[in-house]
Amino acid sequence: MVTKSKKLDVIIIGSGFAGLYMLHKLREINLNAIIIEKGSGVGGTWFWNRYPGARCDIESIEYSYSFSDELQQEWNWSNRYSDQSEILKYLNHVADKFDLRKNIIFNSTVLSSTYQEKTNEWIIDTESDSFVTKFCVMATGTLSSIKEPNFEGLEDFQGELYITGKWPHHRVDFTNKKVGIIGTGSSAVQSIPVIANEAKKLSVFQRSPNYSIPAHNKPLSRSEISNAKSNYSEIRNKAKYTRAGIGYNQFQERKILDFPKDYIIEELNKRWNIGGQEIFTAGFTDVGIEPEANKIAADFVKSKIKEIVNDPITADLLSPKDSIGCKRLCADTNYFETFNRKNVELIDINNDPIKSITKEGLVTNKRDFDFDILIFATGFDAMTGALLSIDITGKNNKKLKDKWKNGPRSYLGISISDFPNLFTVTGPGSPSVLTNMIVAIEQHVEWIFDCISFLYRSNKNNIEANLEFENTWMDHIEEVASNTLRYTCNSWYVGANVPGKKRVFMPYAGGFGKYREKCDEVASNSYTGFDIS
Ligand code: N01
Repeated sequence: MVTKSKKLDVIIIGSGFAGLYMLHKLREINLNAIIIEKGSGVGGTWFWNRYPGARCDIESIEYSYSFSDELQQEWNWSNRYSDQSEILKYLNHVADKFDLRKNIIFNSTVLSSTYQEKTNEWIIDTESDSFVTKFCVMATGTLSSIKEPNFEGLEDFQGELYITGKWPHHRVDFTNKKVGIIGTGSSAVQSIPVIANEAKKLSVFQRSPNYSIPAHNKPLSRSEISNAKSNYSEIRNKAKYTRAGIGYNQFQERKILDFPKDYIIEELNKRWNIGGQEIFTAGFTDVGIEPEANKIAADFVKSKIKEIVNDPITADLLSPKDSIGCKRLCADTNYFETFNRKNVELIDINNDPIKSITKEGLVTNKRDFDFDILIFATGFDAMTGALLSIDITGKNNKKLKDKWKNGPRSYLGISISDFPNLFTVTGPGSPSVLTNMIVAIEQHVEWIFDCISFLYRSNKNNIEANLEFENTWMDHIEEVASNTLRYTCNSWYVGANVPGKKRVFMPYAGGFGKYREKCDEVASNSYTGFDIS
């Protein structure tokens, strides 16, 4: 049981990968720190996203903490890509091993966080409690605030209704059921093949098709595990300075346009057969930048879709029109193959829009559908949603929601001017979602830990991003992003999936290695760009 001491040194919000490590790390300097967690257990995204087929799209060996060699030596990952239940088990193991639960308050939603100028403290209010803390660490996740479905007639539906990002803890039985699923992003790409195996009929409502690379998931052999364990330090060190925070893949610094067509196709085929979105994208550096280079990779994947999907009309509907990698690439197990099943149909809602949800199912302009189960795989209010769901008030009564009304603004994605002593782990403005999240989280947690330690060591009470440096960083983010093709399409990276959200490219696209060097440089120069008092 957490003793509800109301005056703390640090309050961390969220007990996913970021919050758990932050709490553990702060114990090194004996600070009085707690986590406040909305859920009834640890795990963050892996606690909530329990939909069928939920699996990581970064390899298990990479998608794990590096901070404890004992942990990485004792833990055995079963598969190349871990499923949700295994990652959640791992995080529970971490919570137990490091005795973290005693400082976590579960089932408690933070409603507001208010800075008190007189005392230089934050007041954190939940539904039932109020806490005072010197530092506030937002470990609230990047894809943790779901986009609540907003369809006409939703409340009329009388069947079972589920949202992938808020899946129930009990098993959902699809046997002999007619199922509808709206959305074809990563969550749907993973769940559709699993649901189709069980359901009597599955109707997939697609607004935009997505590129996906086969994951070729498989059990890890003993020798693969022991090889990783013997080489962890090398893998981790490499990951720290790569573009995407991944040390184990086949990353190559070369351009597709420098090679003859035959070689490119052979290479793309090789990577398609190895599988995994990160391996496919790591082949050539210009695919994300040059339209001509991108078209070669995009056409290759479209040719694979045509090969796999028997019906040419369905294959065409499943072939994306955007550039590849512009939206986050998916990794799948039998996604395109599933559309060859007799019990699966694809409905193009551009051609036949959904009019409303009904008592029995839904109606489009042209058809009526009856469902026992309706699933929304409609995504998240990415990067800013979870932070803005808390009423955060900084200096001079400034609200974060007002400061961010034209898009998030932050220095290094870690600190926000006018919000002293408040840190965001993998916040907008940092590489976060463009990298292996665990490597990004560890880097932020260690940076925040060093910063807080520095403040205590030097008897300083207050740190705040300087507005000028924040503005320069924001200009830099924009400049770097605008040179990439990711800038061009309507993805959640730019907030285009949320009606009314200001279009701003939110993550830092300059590469994780460069970003880490920048953060290290800032810290080693006594925190350049921060006002400290
Ligand atoms: O969400 P999405 P997601 N009417 O936003 C459609 C991570 N993740 O939950 O593209 C009809 O990608 C929407 O259509 P469109 C991963 O980073 C990781 O699948 O906007 N359709 C789209 O098809 C991923 O990128 C893993 O035209 C509507 C879909 O719903 C991110 O989470 C696994 C609609 C939403 O796709 C988000 O993935 C799963 C509407 N009103 C997720 N609104 C891992 O493997 C939305 N759509 C770690």
